[in-house]
Amino acid sequence: MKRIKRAGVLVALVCGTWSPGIGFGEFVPAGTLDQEEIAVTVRIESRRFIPHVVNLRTGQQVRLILKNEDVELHAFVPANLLVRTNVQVSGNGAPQFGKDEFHRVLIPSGGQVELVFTSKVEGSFPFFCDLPGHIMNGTIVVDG
Ligand SMILES: [Cu+2]
Repeated sequence: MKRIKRAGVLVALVCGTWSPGIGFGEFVPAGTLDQEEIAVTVRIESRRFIPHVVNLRTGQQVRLILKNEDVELHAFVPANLLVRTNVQVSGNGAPQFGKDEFHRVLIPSGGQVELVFTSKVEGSFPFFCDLPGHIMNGTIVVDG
């Protein structure tokens, strides 16, 4: 039983197949298709996240759309928000996963990444770009 559960988690985290030049295919696990989903767009322009505050609700499935409108590469690094949370990644970014969770996604100039997840915990969660010299941050506020 334990092996089966673990396999399910891994499948949810792998999120599509990387193909150079094509990016990630969208991975939609069965059982989430009929959930109500909201879309939130955050643009990156002049080394700023716009808006820099995003309000979400616990239990709400969210499609977070990140658009890099700058001429340089940026990263989206959500601190603590997506710990032990299934995240579906699509678009032409390069996501990176830690042992148990989504770590960050690199978004090329002109690129777009979509993250689909459901926040379970209330709180204020900072996000930032961790590329050298980039002082870019924002906050995702999750209310119950
Ligand atoms: Cu940046």
